[in-house]
Amino acid sequence: MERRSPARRVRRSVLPRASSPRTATLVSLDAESAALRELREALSRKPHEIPCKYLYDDAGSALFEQITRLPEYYPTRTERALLEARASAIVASAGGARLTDMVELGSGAASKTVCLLDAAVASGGRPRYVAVDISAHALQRTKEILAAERPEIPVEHVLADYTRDLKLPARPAGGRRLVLFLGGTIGNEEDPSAIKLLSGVREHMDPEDLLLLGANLATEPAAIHLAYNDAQGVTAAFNRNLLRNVNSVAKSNFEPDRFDHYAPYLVDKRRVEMWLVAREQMTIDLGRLGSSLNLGRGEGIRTEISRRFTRDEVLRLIDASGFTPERWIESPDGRFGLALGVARASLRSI
Ligand code: AVJ
Repeated sequence: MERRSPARRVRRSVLPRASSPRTATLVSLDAESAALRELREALSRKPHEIPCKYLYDDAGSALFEQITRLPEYYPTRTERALLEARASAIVASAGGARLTDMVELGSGAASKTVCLLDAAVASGGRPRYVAVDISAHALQRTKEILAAERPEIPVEHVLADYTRDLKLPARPAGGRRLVLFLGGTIGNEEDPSAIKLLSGVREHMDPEDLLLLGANLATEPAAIHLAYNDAQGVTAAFNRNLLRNVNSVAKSNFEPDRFDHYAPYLVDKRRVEMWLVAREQMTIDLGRLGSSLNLGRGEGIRTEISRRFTRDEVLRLIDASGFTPERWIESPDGRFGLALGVARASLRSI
């Protein structure tokens, strides 16, 4: 997600090729059949859906990285500026030197995280960084970026779908864990699944550990609309690529070019909905999902929701998931917010 300067490109190319990442692979028959079940279930809904995690195969992760550099896509740069401006305050609230473990869900290229790691080091800590992502390619990028920029920071990788099965390496003894869930990705979930996801994260934390959650806030509809309808069509390509990923997972035969990208911001629902809409009547062989899908002309598949929150909604969400709100930080333009929450003692441990 970092702007790639020519200098960086040179620097990276002279780095020794990173050895294979330490990756806890979750590819098991169980996980695979659960994924197929989930996909089948989503496609059989009305309206048809495909879970947005299918946007992030290696090609999709690279396209998303391109999106983050588009002039129209404001969330990444807004959040980055906020993190950079407030990194030391965030780290101080998260225990400063006692912060030993920084876990990032959906690390992507991890370009926003370096300033938090720096702040932890500046406060006298020696944090480890654990990157969790669904794309091996994104994890590799994380590793390369950190190896180039902060070679002294130990990095662990977890290749995982954290919406279903979060596995984390054992935490270092003592110290505090800070879990980062940035980018506004929580907005891809409706409240019940957002709470389920965050409560699942809470299970990997001890009381006093911290969660930093980034959320998109409601702002001018026209600006939001542009962010998902860029002039270069990168978001459209990102959306269509999801069908290629589904094809490779399910051995289905979606033809991406027969779909229109449609991504309106719905003011009343305060969310973007991303759709792929059939240009003509078609029958899709769903391969390993074991059936076919008929779409009429103009019929759509919803591939993502991306919510815009209010501050109170975000704070209620983390509270409902077992975290006491500790700090709220908002960008000057009010488009993006960060909530820092402290893990409460769970009922189990009382
Ligand atoms: C990475 C999930 C936060 O919802 O804005 C970008 C993904 N979708 N353009 C978002 C996305 C379309 C993005 N998140």
